[in-house]
Amino acid sequence: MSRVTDLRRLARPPDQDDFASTVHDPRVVARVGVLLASAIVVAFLTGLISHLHQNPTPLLPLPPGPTWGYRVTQGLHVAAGLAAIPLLLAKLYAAYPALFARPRLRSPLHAVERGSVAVLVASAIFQVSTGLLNTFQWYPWSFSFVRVHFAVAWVLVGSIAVHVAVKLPVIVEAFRRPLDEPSEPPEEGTTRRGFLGGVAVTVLGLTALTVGQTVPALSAAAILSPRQAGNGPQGLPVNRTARAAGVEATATDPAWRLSLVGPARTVRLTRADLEALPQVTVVLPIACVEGWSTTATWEGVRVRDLVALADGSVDQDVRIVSLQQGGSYRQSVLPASFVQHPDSLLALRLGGEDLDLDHGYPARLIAPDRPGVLQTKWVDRIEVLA
Ligand SMILES: Nc1nc2c(c(=O)[nH]1)N[C@H]1C(S)=C(S)[C@@H](COP(=O)(O)O)O[C@H]1N2
Ligand SMILES: [Mo]
Repeated sequence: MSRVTDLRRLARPPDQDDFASTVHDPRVVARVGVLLASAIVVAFLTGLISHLHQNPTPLLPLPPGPTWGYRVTQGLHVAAGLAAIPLLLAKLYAAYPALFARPRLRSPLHAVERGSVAVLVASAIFQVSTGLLNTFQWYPWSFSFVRVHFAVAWVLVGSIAVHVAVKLPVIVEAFRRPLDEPSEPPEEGTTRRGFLGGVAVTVLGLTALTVGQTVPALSAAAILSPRQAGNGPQGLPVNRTARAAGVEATATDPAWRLSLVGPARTVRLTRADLEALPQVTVVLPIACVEGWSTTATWEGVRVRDLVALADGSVDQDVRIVSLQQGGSYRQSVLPASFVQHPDSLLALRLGGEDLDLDHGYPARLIAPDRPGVLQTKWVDRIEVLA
């Protein structure tokens, strides 16, 4: 390139053609785009499942199983969200010269299309960054993460649908042309294949270094995950400690009684009373919304036995209320289908020992196929809902 053309370029605003490179090519943009859209769709569908667990609706009731269900869907949710980060960066890099295309506005339809891309990019950046910070339990904002992340997911998926519909002819054409087709003048820089290979290695590497937070066989490699199996008391990570929840005194008070609130009466039981009831051992995971999950052996009393003790019907949902006074996770609702499940326990023991205070001593809920946020610790009351 001559100095004269260099100077001419400096004298005017940049144009799309100034960014000529093998990588800024619809064939690359379309391929990365399909991978990115797939990751986002997986994150969206698994996110919907998580939403339905936390906001049950009679229209779409979720079954209490398989036991490992939430572990798999939420593990996928976080893995797909993490994979979306390098894919998003790669797609923005490959496509950004389009920002300098001229004329800037060609028609009202073109303006709408550009606007939808702006919404897409903004919502995608918002979703991956809030999701990523959530996995580190860092909330540097004042809005409700769960509600906003859920609402923006619809905006993102909607804008992807618009974008794919508008670009469909370009996408089809981009996949039809071979990646290595020689061009005139000959291209310089990274090859398209080299770039796509680098993106693939980055995505697979990131997945390999994080997915061990929920896949036991890969846990040794999970060096990028904030929480892993084995790094808490009794071999299980702790999400919120007893101290952070402000329950150290109440949870260790010998005067603690579990209240079973039935339709007609309330039964109060000491921990010794609970230990004298039939005990059941189950192997169930805690699967946190943040993406980590760990299987453990729990012992305790079936929730349905406790409901029966208070003369409640197992056709009713129950509410589990913690000793914890504030915070969103101080109580949860266990739908009737989960109440009936033989593996739904009020756990007293973990891994053959009394529950650690940080894992919910004197008693905590553990039920199959349920988000960690709903596995209420330091239980004070179980109420059969009318
Ligand atoms: N009362 C109460 N129970 C709670 C929580 C909480 O903050 N308060 N956190 C929940 C979350 S988010 C998870 S993932 C699990 C983690 O259980 P663990 O700390 O025993 O591993 O507990 C759940 N139970
Ligand atoms: Mo959690």
